[in-house]
Amino acid sequence: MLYPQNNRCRTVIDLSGFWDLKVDASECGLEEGWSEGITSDICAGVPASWNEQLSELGLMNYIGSVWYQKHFTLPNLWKGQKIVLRFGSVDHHATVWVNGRLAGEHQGGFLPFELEITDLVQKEIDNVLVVRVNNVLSHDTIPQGVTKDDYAAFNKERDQTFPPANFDFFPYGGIPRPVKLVALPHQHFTAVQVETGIRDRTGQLRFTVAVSDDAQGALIEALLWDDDQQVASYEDALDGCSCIGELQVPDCRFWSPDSPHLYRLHLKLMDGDALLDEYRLEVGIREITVQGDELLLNGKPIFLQGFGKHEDFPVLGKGFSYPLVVKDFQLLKWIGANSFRTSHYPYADEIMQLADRMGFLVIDEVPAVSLNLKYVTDKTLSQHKQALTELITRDRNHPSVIAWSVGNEAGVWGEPEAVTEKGIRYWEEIFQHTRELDNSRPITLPTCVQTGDEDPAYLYSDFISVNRYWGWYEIPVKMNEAADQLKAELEGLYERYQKPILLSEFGADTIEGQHATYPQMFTEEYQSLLIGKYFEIIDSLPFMIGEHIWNFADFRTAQHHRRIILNKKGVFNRQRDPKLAAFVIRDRWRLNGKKSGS
Ligand code: GCB
Repeated sequence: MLYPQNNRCRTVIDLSGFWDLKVDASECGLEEGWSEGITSDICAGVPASWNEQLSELGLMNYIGSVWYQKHFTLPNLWKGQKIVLRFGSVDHHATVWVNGRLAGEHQGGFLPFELEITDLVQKEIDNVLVVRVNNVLSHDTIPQGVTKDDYAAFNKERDQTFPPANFDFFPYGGIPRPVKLVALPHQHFTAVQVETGIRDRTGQLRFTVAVSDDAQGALIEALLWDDDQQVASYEDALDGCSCIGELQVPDCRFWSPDSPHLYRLHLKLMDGDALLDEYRLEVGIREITVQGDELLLNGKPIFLQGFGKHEDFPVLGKGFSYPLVVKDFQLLKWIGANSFRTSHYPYADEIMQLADRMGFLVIDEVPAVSLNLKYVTDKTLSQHKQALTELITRDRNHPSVIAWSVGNEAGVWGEPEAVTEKGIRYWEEIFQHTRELDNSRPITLPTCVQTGDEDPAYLYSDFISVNRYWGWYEIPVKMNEAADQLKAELEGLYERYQKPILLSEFGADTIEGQHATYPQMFTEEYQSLLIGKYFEIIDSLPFMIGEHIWNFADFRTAQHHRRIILNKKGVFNRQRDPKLAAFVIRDRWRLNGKKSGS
């Protein structure tokens, strides 16, 4: 699936705007024929989650089905073309009808899917697109859902959140990313994959393209551009429906955070002189490896400094917004960050595109957060693999993506299965599946304190990622004791597994405007102090490859006595104003991108 683009052969119409919406709390919509079209005087903004924008209509905490509808007309120019509907993501299950006929369905939020609708849009004007969106999660889905019985089984009645959620972010629903109509020529590119490498000063770019069946035997032309200069080219006839080509770039400008240089790969599908299809892809040439205790970018050690983030903003929920992405990236630059993790799910395509352009190093995470190994089924495993396949297919061409994170904190409920045979087998399969899809990037899996040093993540990860809250959930206030504990734990992990370590989460909930002259949880000083202590420990351990603070900004969670509406561990508040810690971090990270003292 190629990201939609306008060019001489392809056209895109963005369906963002007001959509009709009808809530189906009693699940009667299917039976009553809503797939033919709905009547409703409620409208919702797309892209966005339904929750905050429609809280007045009772949708803030809604879990269930909601029907969306949009009318559209196709330009005459599109006649005879192949027409595809592309959803950036739907949380979490979508069933799609066009003019009353089923176009298809998709399970799993946070990732795009497309459906061909050429035969369903025969009408000249006023086609009706209807989408049933359902945000119910279960033991079989990625992420998993949680029930009252699960809480009881773990003697955790009091931990129940509202709405129920198996993770610490709000269980929004809706269509949070753009929906696009795409017209393609019948003979077209269906996939493009690039892999890059370095030999001395020469950049190597290997590409694989696939085309539609009816384009077999056509000619492929590949041109690589550096601004307006052509630096390499390739031409060959297709062997069946695919082709592999290589381009060499002497004196290459390698991609890195300091110099995020992008070349432009222009692919053409030709029949003699006739252009059948074309596609342009920005590519950064770079190499990422783990060697010994180091993470190497283009052969040089790199230290990750940044955050775990979330897609979350007032009113939008998880809704995509161009200015919000720009604002966040400007704040990341301002504070001196060079990287972030897409905790705890893949982010919008456009975020990844801007990361390429602005030179951020991204750990790209699949939505397998807080997996409960007691409850995983064969279906969970296959959904998990499916999500990884979709993620890697979507993101493998981004130079910014330097590692895959195959989940987050499995076993956080303390179930024994997380560290015994069942857990080991589960993760072995997941890591193997990931490596088969892409062996050009390291793979990791952030762990929680509950699974101790037995977590199977340590066996399979190329670098270890640990989320730790010494000084917050464990050993609060006694900062020195907490720091000793952290140090001992990291040393123990290194000694046992001999792999470099990223501190992938640490932090403290902080209410902006709260101050104290003594260590007091929730104050701005406490957050700064705790983060500073972690920095000291990190600096004292040579095998550390990075520090990701939890979290970039405050974000909404399900309701629970532990959270005051938001998780307040943001270094910026939900509106993106800095807390005191932002200045402490900025002092360190702007020291030439190095750990202090190194
Ligand atoms: C974690 C989780 C993250 C939570 C965070 C917290 O370990 O990975 O999703 O939000 O702790 O603040 O408790």
